[in-house]
Amino acid sequence: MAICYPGCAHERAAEGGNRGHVSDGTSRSPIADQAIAPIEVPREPALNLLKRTVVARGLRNPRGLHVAKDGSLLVSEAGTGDPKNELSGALLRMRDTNGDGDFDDEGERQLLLGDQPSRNILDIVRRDEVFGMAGIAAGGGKVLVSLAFFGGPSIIFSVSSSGVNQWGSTHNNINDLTYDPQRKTWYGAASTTDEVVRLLEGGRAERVIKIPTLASGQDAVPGYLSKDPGTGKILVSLFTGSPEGEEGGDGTELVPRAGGIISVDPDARRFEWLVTGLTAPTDLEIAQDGSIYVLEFCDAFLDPLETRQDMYKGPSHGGFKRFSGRLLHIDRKTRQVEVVAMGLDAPTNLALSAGALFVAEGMGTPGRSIPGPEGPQPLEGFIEKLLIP
Ligand SMILES: [Ca+2]
Ligand SMILES: [Ca+2]
Ligand SMILES: [Ca+2]
Repeated sequence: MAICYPGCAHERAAEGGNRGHVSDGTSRSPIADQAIAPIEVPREPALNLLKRTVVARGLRNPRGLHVAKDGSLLVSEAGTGDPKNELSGALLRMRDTNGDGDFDDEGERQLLLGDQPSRNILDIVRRDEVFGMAGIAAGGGKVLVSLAFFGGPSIIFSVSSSGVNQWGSTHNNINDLTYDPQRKTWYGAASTTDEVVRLLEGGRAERVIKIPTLASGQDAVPGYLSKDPGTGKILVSLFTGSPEGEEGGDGTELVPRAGGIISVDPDARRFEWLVTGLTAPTDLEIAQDGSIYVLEFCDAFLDPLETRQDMYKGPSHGGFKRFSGRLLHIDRKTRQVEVVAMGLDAPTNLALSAGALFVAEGMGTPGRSIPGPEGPQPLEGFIEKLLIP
């Protein structure tokens, strides 16, 4: 998920306590500009479960997903987060060359970029969280991938037939990005500083909006974003942080149902709440009819970790309840919310393409023992494909 929080130790170290990273047209905090009431997710939404199948296994923190025109799947991996192997992040292209519906067979995975930094921030947040290669988005004839490397600049790579090249870099932690074809502009979610930024080729980022703290005093933590074709706005999911700050409490004080989706007007630099009542939302996608698919990472925060060794004492949730994530479908016209997948394991990224949704799952330290649906099992990164009827 590559979420890190304002005020956490590495950020203070990097910034000397100054949270503003980017040039800024308005330094005052924006307020929500609410035209209509947001859609509140009911406590028990109706189930309308989609058919799903695992299409790739054995991955190391799969994150960004992009379905190319030729049907191949571009996947970024944040890596293992193992301090003994700091360069385990990668970018892969997967092709189902034998046509059996998965990307697990010999020769079906091509390494486009390897040796990228991978970090586990367990010592700061007391949860098993791995940072590194992150969101992928396409637009304007380009495919961009971010490397959300905390404590240093994020690097944005451009992927093309001639290879993978650096496109830009910024001091922000760019967890996800999106392209706006009308404004011909790339936007990024900077989760560390609670900002949405405009990304400029060659480097630099400009603040579009800084999101104020939420009702219980938590940081908003914008994790993922997507251009909304119907309104010209940018939709941003707010994961939300702990009301006690990331170094207070034991790391499990995140508030269920405190997250949501906001709609950001990048010209007016205003936002309004579109969806409330989400628990730890991660990536979102917007369908042709304007409806929204959004992931929830988990439904509870259990078994915080004090040290890396704690991960190996036995099966442990490690901060986030395993296999408790969901995918919701939200119809903006009827305001209906449905659960279309449940029991997802710490899902982070989502890609919608031609009647299917791909979900990247299994955030955390690969190989450690976690409570699975049928008993303890090794943590594994994997990708599921869900069919939309
Ligand atoms: Ca295959
Ligand atoms: Ca196979
Ligand atoms: Ca996204």
